[in-house]
Amino acid sequence: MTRHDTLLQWIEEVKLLCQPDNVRWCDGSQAEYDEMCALLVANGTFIKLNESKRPGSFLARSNPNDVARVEDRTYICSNRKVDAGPTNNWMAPAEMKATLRPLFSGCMKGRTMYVVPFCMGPLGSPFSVIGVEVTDSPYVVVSMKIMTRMGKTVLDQLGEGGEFVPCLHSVGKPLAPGEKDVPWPCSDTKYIVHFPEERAIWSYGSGYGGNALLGKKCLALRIASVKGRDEGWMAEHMLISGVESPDGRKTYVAAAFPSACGKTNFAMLVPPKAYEGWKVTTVGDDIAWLRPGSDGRLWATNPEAGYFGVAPGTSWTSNPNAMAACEKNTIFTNVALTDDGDVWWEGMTKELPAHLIDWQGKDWTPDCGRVSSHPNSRFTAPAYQCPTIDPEWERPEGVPIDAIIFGGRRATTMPLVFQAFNWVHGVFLGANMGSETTAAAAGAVGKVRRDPMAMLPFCGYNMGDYFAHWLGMRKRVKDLPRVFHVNWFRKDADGKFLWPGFSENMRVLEWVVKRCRGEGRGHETQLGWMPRYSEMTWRGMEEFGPAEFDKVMQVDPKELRHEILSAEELYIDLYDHLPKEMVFQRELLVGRF
Ligand code: O2Y
Ligand code: MN
Repeated sequence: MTRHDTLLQWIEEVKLLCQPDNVRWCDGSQAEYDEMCALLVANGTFIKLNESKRPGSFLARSNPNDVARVEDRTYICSNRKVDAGPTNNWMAPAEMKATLRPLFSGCMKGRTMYVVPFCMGPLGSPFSVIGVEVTDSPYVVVSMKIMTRMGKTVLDQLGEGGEFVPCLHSVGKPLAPGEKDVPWPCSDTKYIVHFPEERAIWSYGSGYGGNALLGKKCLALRIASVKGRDEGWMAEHMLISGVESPDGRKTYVAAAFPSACGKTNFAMLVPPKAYEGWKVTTVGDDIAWLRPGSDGRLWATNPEAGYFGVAPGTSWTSNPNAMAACEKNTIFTNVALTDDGDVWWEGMTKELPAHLIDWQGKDWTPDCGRVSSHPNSRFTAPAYQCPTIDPEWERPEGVPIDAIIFGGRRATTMPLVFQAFNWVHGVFLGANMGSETTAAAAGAVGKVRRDPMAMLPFCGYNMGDYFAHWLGMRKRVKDLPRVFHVNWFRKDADGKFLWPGFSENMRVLEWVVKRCRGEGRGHETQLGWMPRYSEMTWRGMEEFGPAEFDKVMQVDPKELRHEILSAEELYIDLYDHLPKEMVFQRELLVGRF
């Protein structure tokens, strides 16, 4: 086990508070994983999938009240309200603990408390962060085994006095003596709470995804963003991929897109046929930790070891690499079960199965009027199973980043691609990011939600200070990445997409990479540097002519005026912490138009 006194003492405190029947320290072995999966099958949480179709894989169906991250129940409990800022829910730490203690008191009765040591980032990397999640959910234990480096090796690395982030989690459903458990225990009362100064996480009432796998959004983004601010690095909601040209040169890019913008597809992009000799490799699909390197560049690591990808829409056409990654050893949550013991979801195949059991365990037929899988249904798959995994994805110091790409889902206003004039302008573009909400998110569909750097739900401190931290990186990094803005989702007046997306995004990526290498041509516009039609590659896509290109690149002054005014709302909210550079950039933009 461990001789780490602080850890042992914390475990004793949690045991006293939560009163589990048993405590089990997880070693992260395959034998333990298999045993836990068998237990989940016996409990009715897991259905074992057909071994010949989906080896080593399981399906879980969550409680319909526990299907997604709960932003309105997520809190940043900094000592001062101003440090959480106006974009986060806040409560004073003492008040929050006084609220949570009665909920956690006895919450694990009738259950086993699992102690899950995990490492965010490659084991042995000086930049990795260790956490210990205490949970009463075996589903969380097996998911953490896929999503992180987990178990004894992490405790060994922690030693007797190493730093760790304590992560307390309970599904909030104690069992009375003799009470039969339900397949997906959870509570109607949910709290996802971060104590940034103490570097601690308390999560109560949900067993799902980002609410419960505390290494991901809670540690690797909310807590890590604060740690990064304090230590001079950045924790970002970004994919990382490598682009290799036929001459063998490789350029790494990091890209921030809000949830539901096809981030995993872009991270695993398959270049179109015309791009023979080009290769895109995947370092990460969701989170990037970016640090100044001793060579003056910005270096990125992926703190995760797996994908918690959205299933609907994923197919052998849209993302063959994600499909291959989840062919085996995968946990599926809230997708449909086929009659031959495999999984299916909307968009997986053109032809609909004649019969399924849907995500709520009900019979489903194509004409039943319901979707078979929840829009936020997921696959949890090991990263090493992705065919495009980058050979350097676990390199302790990470990979050097040459481009940062921001993007959102915008039917109007934003052109396909443009490059920022410089770092400060790039930070301004990221700060102004907006994206239209989809059916998977709460709120009105199609409404533009401001989501600076795609970090609105994940920044663990005041968003104005976060912009200042981004700006401050120019003093720490000599060769900063070039910054770009993309929009794959532009539509015409009839609501038809103007850009095919998916593999064809390679054409934009090529321009980005060439700009970074000092090879790509572009012209200066009021928004930034843009490619001319002739400055991009159209081999294999000749039907997309200059007229089509003009439509997808068009900047309408009326739409832009509306954009500037709508971004102003966030600026007003952040007023007292907004760096002056943001105001000046806005003035410059207005002036250029
Ligand atoms: O709803 C959840 O719990 C998962 S949300 C999620 C999962 C994987 C990657 N990104 C996200 C996100 O919301 O950005
Ligand atoms: Mn994400």
